[in-house]
Amino acid sequence: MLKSFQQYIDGTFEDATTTFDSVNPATGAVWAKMPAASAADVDRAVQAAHRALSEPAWAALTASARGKLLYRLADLVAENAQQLAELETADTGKIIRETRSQIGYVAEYYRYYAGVADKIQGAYLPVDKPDMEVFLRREPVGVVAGIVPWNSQLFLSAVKLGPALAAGCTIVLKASEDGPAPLLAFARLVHQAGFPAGVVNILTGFGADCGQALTTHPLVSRIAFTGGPETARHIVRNSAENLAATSLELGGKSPVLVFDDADLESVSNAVIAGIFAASGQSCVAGSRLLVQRGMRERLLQRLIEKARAIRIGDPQDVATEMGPLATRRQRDHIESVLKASLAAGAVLLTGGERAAGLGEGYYFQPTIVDCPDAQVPSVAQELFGPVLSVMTFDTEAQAVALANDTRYGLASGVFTRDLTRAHRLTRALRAGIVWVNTYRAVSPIVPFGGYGLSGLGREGGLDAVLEYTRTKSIWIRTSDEPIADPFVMR
Ligand code: TXE
Repeated sequence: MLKSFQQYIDGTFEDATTTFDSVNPATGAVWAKMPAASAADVDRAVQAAHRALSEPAWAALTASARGKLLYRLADLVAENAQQLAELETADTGKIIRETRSQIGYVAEYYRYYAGVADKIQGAYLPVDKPDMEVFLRREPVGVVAGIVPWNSQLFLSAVKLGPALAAGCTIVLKASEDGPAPLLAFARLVHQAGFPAGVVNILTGFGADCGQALTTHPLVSRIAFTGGPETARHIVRNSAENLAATSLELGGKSPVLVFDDADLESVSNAVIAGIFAASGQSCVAGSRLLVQRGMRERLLQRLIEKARAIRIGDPQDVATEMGPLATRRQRDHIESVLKASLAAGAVLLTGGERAAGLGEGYYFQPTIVDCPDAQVPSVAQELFGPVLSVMTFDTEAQAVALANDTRYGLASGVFTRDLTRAHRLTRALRAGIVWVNTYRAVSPIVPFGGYGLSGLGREGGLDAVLEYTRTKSIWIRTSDEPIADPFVMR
């Protein structure tokens, strides 16, 4: 019996007119029916969000009361983390070890923004006119369109919903058509937390109709998007129609720089975590390993051993370390880029094949390729899969040049025990995140976002909430004297 999910519009759970099949990537079999939101559904959701924006049930709430709703939501996410994790694992193939712990941490994002809600402050300005008082109010920007991809849908929506709701906005959130189950189930928690009808609307559907309708809707004031650069360009073009402010988080081709003096065991674990966790389907995946010549052979040998020892299999099994890729399309893409890379001179060190003996699931072996130059496709393109491209350098300057030779710039890692070199590199690397002697650490307190093709704007941290506000300047004249010359600007 297939499971079925509903969309959440204006405080009501409903079926959509049409549905589509969702495939369990671990088996290749359809396991659930998902509601495909139409342009008309999107319009109803945006209208509801727009109405809710000015209705007293939301608009008259104090900031502290908004924060309390977010605290309640955080508690519900934590209490339901196991169930949400099982759904995410079933729908995306991401291993239960990771989904369980990540969703537990998603609750912390809501807690963080719950605490921020009543700390969004305006200002009093010492204006240069003696008979005027001027202050600034920070008001919610309006209806937000949130669009997320299939990897980590709960996490990627928390960094949009949290600040948007703290700021008093309303939101229509579009789950990806790949793996939407956890986000549609999360809608039940939003409802249970007691957010007024229309404040949060959650639906899913395809880019061409549902996504298009959402990003071109005239009542949307802000678009918060995570996904691929091609879609991002399209969305930015769409946003020109309404002049909706847009933030974009678009993945990367992040370098991990390893110097001869680094600790071998610690580096090899970090490199493995950077590329093979989540089967490499992570925007911050450390997919380019840049290793100094003196460390190269020792590190590669260790990485190959570790890659071959990774337990691949059923993502619902807590012992599994690497599950399948999320979609067949994703596996086809990885295979074709890998083939082109080998044809361009890359040398396969381990992996390179579909993992055997696992039925029809979209499993792919952890793969390491040695690359002679940056023209190799796996060095230049984001694969979003378990493929590590290795390049070798001799000097620090070469390492920086290789690291920055990319149109992306999301994350980077530096492994060295030389403190001054570490500091130099934190300045030299063109990326929104530099991890030194660690990799893949995140926190609600720390901004997250990239340079170049990795995107625009930052999610996470205090400033993110300001992106969901706009200021209103208020002038109050304190003099009872008649206004002087009306033809002169005051
Ligand atoms: O993303 P898409 P896809 C990269 C990664 C991956 C590639 C494509 O390299 O292989 O992007 O992935 C919605 N108007 N990243 O195809 O298509 C779509 O329905 C409005 C990096 O999954 O960008 C989904 O909800 N919306 C990344 C969302 O956009 C549209 C994570 C993302 O889909 C739309 C994912 C349209 N016209 C992929 N077309 C990261 N930053 O982590 C599609 N969408």
